[in-house]
Amino acid sequence: MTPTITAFERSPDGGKGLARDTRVRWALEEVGQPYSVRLVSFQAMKEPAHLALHPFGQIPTYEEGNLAMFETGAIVFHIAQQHEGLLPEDANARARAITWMFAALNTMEPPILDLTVARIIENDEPWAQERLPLVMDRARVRLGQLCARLGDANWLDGAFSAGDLIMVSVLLRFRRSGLLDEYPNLAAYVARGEARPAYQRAFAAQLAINVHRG
Ligand code: GTB
Repeated sequence: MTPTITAFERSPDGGKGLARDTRVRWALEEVGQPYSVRLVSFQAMKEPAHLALHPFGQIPTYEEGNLAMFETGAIVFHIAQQHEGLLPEDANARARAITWMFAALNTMEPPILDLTVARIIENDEPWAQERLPLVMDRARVRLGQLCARLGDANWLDGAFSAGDLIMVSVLLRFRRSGLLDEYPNLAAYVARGEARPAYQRAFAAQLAINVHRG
Protein backbone atom coordinates (compact mmCIF):
# COMPACT_ATOMS: atom_id res chain seq x y z
CA MET A 1 0.00 0.00 0.00
CA THR A 2 1.41 3.39 -1.00
CA PRO A 3 1.89 5.59 2.06
CA THR A 4 0.86 9.24 2.12
CA ILE A 5 2.84 11.84 3.99
CA THR A 6 2.00 15.46 4.69
CA ALA A 7 4.30 18.39 3.98
CA PHE A 8 4.16 22.18 4.03
CA GLU A 9 2.18 23.72 1.20
CA ARG A 10 4.77 26.54 1.39
CA SER A 11 7.87 25.70 3.38
CA PRO A 12 9.55 28.68 5.10
CA ASP A 13 12.91 27.55 3.66
CA GLY A 14 11.50 27.33 0.13
CA GLY A 15 11.85 23.53 0.17
CA LYS A 16 15.62 23.40 0.81
CA GLY A 17 15.56 20.31 2.99
CA LEU A 18 15.13 21.89 6.42
CA ALA A 19 11.52 20.89 7.09
CA ARG A 20 11.16 17.49 8.67
CA ASP A 21 9.29 15.79 5.84
CA THR A 22 12.71 15.58 4.12
CA ARG A 23 13.90 12.81 6.45
CA VAL A 24 10.74 10.76 5.87
CA ARG A 25 11.00 11.22 2.10
CA TRP A 26 14.69 10.25 2.33
CA ALA A 27 13.91 7.04 4.25
CA LEU A 28 11.23 6.09 1.71
CA GLU A 29 13.64 6.78 -1.15
CA GLU A 30 16.40 4.71 0.49
CA VAL A 31 14.14 1.65 0.63
CA GLY A 32 12.56 2.25 -2.78
CA GLN A 33 9.03 2.76 -1.46
CA PRO A 34 6.91 5.10 -3.62
CA TYR A 35 4.75 7.56 -1.66
CA SER A 36 2.17 10.28 -2.09
CA VAL A 37 2.30 13.73 -0.56
CA ARG A 38 -0.61 15.78 0.71
CA LEU A 39 0.29 19.44 1.11
CA VAL A 40 -1.14 21.36 4.04
CA SER A 41 -1.29 25.07 4.78
CA PHE A 42 -0.35 26.50 8.20
CA GLN A 43 -4.05 27.08 8.81
CA ALA A 44 -5.12 23.55 7.79
CA MET A 45 -2.49 22.09 10.17
CA LYS A 46 -4.42 23.50 13.12
CA GLU A 47 -7.83 22.28 11.98
CA PRO A 48 -9.61 19.15 13.27
CA ALA A 49 -8.94 16.94 10.23
CA HIS A 50 -5.17 17.37 10.56
CA LEU A 51 -5.21 17.40 14.38
CA ALA A 52 -6.80 13.95 14.23
CA LEU A 53 -3.60 12.79 12.52
CA HIS A 54 -1.15 14.97 14.42
CA PRO A 55 -2.19 16.11 17.90
CA PHE A 56 0.37 18.95 17.83
CA GLY A 57 -0.78 20.33 14.47
CA GLN A 58 2.51 19.77 12.66
CA ILE A 59 3.97 18.04 9.63
CA PRO A 60 4.93 15.45 8.63
CA THR A 61 2.36 12.73 9.18
CA TYR A 62 2.37 9.26 7.66
CA GLU A 63 -0.67 7.26 6.60
CA GLU A 64 -0.58 3.71 5.32
CA GLY A 65 -3.84 1.76 5.12
CA ASN A 66 -5.50 2.18 8.51
CA LEU A 67 -2.25 3.23 10.21
CA ALA A 68 -1.67 6.94 10.92
CA MET A 69 1.55 8.14 12.53
CA PHE A 70 3.35 11.32 13.46
CA GLU A 71 6.90 12.04 14.81
CA THR A 72 9.67 11.59 12.30
CA GLY A 73 11.72 9.28 14.53
CA ALA A 74 8.83 6.85 14.83
CA ILE A 75 7.99 7.12 11.13
CA VAL A 76 11.56 6.47 9.97
CA PHE A 77 11.83 3.58 12.43
CA HIS A 78 8.59 2.10 11.07
CA ILE A 79 9.86 2.37 7.49
CA ALA A 80 13.21 0.85 8.50
CA GLN A 81 11.49 -2.09 10.19
CA GLN A 82 9.24 -2.76 7.23
CA HIS A 83 11.94 -2.73 4.55
CA GLU A 84 15.50 -3.89 4.17
CA GLY A 85 18.32 -1.40 3.92
CA LEU A 86 18.10 0.98 6.85
CA LEU A 87 18.77 -1.29 9.83
CA PRO A 88 21.38 -4.07 10.09
CA GLU A 89 20.27 -7.71 10.34
CA ASP A 90 22.54 -8.45 13.29
CA ALA A 91 20.54 -7.82 16.50
CA ASN A 92 23.28 -5.91 18.34
CA ALA A 93 24.17 -3.78 15.33
CA ARG A 94 20.47 -3.05 14.88
CA ALA A 95 20.16 -1.96 18.52
CA ARG A 96 23.17 0.33 18.08
CA ALA A 97 21.70 1.90 14.93
CA ILE A 98 18.47 2.55 16.83
CA THR A 99 20.54 4.08 19.64
CA TRP A 100 21.98 6.56 17.12
CA MET A 101 18.46 7.46 15.94
CA PHE A 102 17.55 8.34 19.52
CA ALA A 103 20.86 10.14 20.09
CA ALA A 104 20.21 12.29 17.04
CA LEU A 105 16.71 13.19 18.20
CA ASN A 106 17.23 13.41 21.97
CA THR A 107 20.81 14.64 22.31
CA MET A 108 21.75 16.47 19.10
CA GLU A 109 18.43 17.98 18.02
CA PRO A 110 17.67 19.99 21.22
CA PRO A 111 20.77 22.24 20.89
CA ILE A 112 19.91 23.02 17.27
CA LEU A 113 16.35 23.87 18.29
CA ASP A 114 17.69 26.14 21.06
CA LEU A 115 19.98 27.78 18.53
CA THR A 116 17.13 28.33 16.08
CA VAL A 117 15.01 29.91 18.81
CA ALA A 118 17.91 32.14 19.92
CA ARG A 119 18.87 33.23 16.39
CA ILE A 120 15.40 33.71 14.93
CA ILE A 121 12.55 33.80 17.43
CA GLU A 122 14.32 35.66 20.28
CA ASN A 123 16.56 37.72 18.05
CA ASP A 124 14.88 41.04 18.88
CA GLU A 125 14.92 40.53 22.64
CA PRO A 126 17.21 42.95 24.51
CA TRP A 127 19.23 40.06 25.97
CA ALA A 128 19.49 38.12 22.67
CA GLN A 129 23.08 39.09 21.82
CA GLU A 130 24.22 38.20 25.32
CA ARG A 131 22.54 34.80 25.29
CA LEU A 132 23.49 33.66 21.78
CA PRO A 133 27.16 32.82 22.58
CA LEU A 134 26.02 30.61 25.47
CA VAL A 135 23.64 28.69 23.24
CA MET A 136 26.34 28.39 20.56
CA ASP A 137 28.81 27.04 23.11
CA ARG A 138 26.34 24.44 24.36
CA ALA A 139 25.86 23.29 20.77
CA ARG A 140 29.66 23.15 20.35
CA VAL A 141 29.94 20.76 23.32
CA ARG A 142 27.65 18.24 21.62
CA LEU A 143 29.15 18.74 18.17
CA GLY A 144 32.64 18.27 19.63
CA GLN A 145 31.63 15.01 21.30
CA LEU A 146 30.03 13.69 18.13
CA CYS A 147 33.05 14.83 16.12
CA ALA A 148 35.34 12.83 18.43
CA ARG A 149 33.18 9.71 18.13
CA LEU A 150 32.83 9.83 14.34
CA GLY A 151 36.54 10.45 13.78
CA ASP A 152 37.40 9.62 10.19
CA ALA A 153 34.68 6.99 9.76
CA ASN A 154 32.18 7.36 6.94
CA TRP A 155 29.16 6.51 9.09
CA LEU A 156 28.44 6.24 12.81
CA ASP A 157 28.56 2.46 13.15
CA GLY A 158 29.62 0.52 10.07
CA ALA A 159 27.31 0.74 7.09
CA PHE A 160 24.88 3.64 6.53
CA SER A 161 21.76 3.17 8.66
CA ALA A 162 18.60 4.93 9.83
CA GLY A 163 20.81 6.29 12.64
CA ASP A 164 22.91 8.15 10.07
CA LEU A 165 19.82 9.25 8.16
CA ILE A 166 18.35 10.95 11.23
CA MET A 167 21.73 12.27 12.42
CA VAL A 168 22.55 13.87 9.06
CA SER A 169 19.01 15.32 8.89
CA VAL A 170 19.53 16.93 12.30
CA LEU A 171 23.09 18.12 11.70
CA LEU A 172 22.39 19.86 8.43
CA ARG A 173 20.29 22.33 10.36
CA PHE A 174 23.49 23.57 12.08
CA ARG A 175 24.89 24.72 8.74
CA ARG A 176 23.25 28.17 8.62
CA SER A 177 24.82 29.10 11.96
CA GLY A 178 28.32 28.35 10.63
CA LEU A 179 28.87 25.84 13.46
CA LEU A 180 29.01 22.78 11.23
CA ASP A 181 32.06 24.15 9.41
CA GLU A 182 33.96 24.23 12.71
CA TYR A 183 33.96 20.39 12.56
CA PRO A 184 35.27 19.33 9.13
CA ASN A 185 34.59 15.64 9.70
CA LEU A 186 30.95 16.37 10.60
CA ALA A 187 30.60 18.72 7.63
CA ALA A 188 31.98 15.94 5.39
CA TYR A 189 29.64 13.40 7.04
CA VAL A 190 26.62 15.60 6.29
CA ALA A 191 27.84 16.13 2.72
CA ARG A 192 28.17 12.33 2.32
CA GLY A 193 24.58 11.91 3.45
CA GLU A 194 23.33 14.64 1.14
CA ALA A 195 25.24 13.09 -1.78
CA ARG A 196 23.29 9.85 -1.52
CA PRO A 197 20.98 9.44 -4.53
CA ALA A 198 18.02 8.79 -2.22
CA TYR A 199 18.61 12.09 -0.41
CA GLN A 200 18.95 13.89 -3.73
CA ARG A 201 15.59 12.52 -4.90
CA ALA A 202 13.92 13.50 -1.60
CA PHE A 203 15.40 17.01 -1.76
CA ALA A 204 14.40 17.50 -5.40
CA ALA A 205 10.82 16.40 -4.70
CA GLN A 206 10.48 18.80 -1.80
CA LEU A 207 12.05 21.67 -3.74
CA ALA A 208 9.83 21.08 -6.78
CA ILE A 209 6.67 21.63 -4.76
CA ASN A 210 7.90 24.95 -3.42
CA VAL A 211 9.33 26.18 -6.73
CA HIS A 212 6.05 25.49 -8.50
CA ARG A 213 4.17 27.41 -5.85
CA GLY A 214 6.46 30.41 -6.05
N1 GTB B 1 9.17 16.21 16.76
C1 GTB B 1 8.41 16.40 15.55
C2 GTB B 1 8.91 15.44 14.48
O1 GTB B 1 10.09 15.08 14.48
O2 GTB B 1 8.09 14.98 13.66
C3 GTB B 1 8.56 17.86 15.12
C4 GTB B 1 7.69 18.21 13.93
C5 GTB B 1 7.85 19.68 13.55
O3 GTB B 1 8.55 20.45 14.24
N2 GTB B 1 7.22 20.06 12.45
C6 GTB B 1 7.32 21.43 11.98
C7 GTB B 1 5.93 22.05 11.90
O4 GTB B 1 4.99 21.43 11.49
C8 GTB B 1 7.93 21.43 10.59
S1 GTB B 1 9.62 20.91 10.63
N3 GTB B 1 5.82 23.34 12.28
C9 GTB B 1 4.60 24.08 12.17
C10 GTB B 1 3.98 24.33 13.49
O5 GTB B 1 4.46 23.81 14.53
O6 GTB B 1 2.98 25.06 13.50
C11 GTB B 1 10.39 22.36 11.46
C12 GTB B 1 10.94 23.32 10.45
C13 GTB B 1 10.12 24.09 9.70
C14 GTB B 1 10.66 24.96 8.76
C15 GTB B 1 12.03 25.06 8.62
N4 GTB B 1 12.57 25.97 7.68
O7 GTB B 1 11.89 26.35 6.76
O8 GTB B 1 13.76 26.35 7.80
C16 GTB B 1 12.85 24.27 9.39
C17 GTB B 1 12.29 23.39 10.30
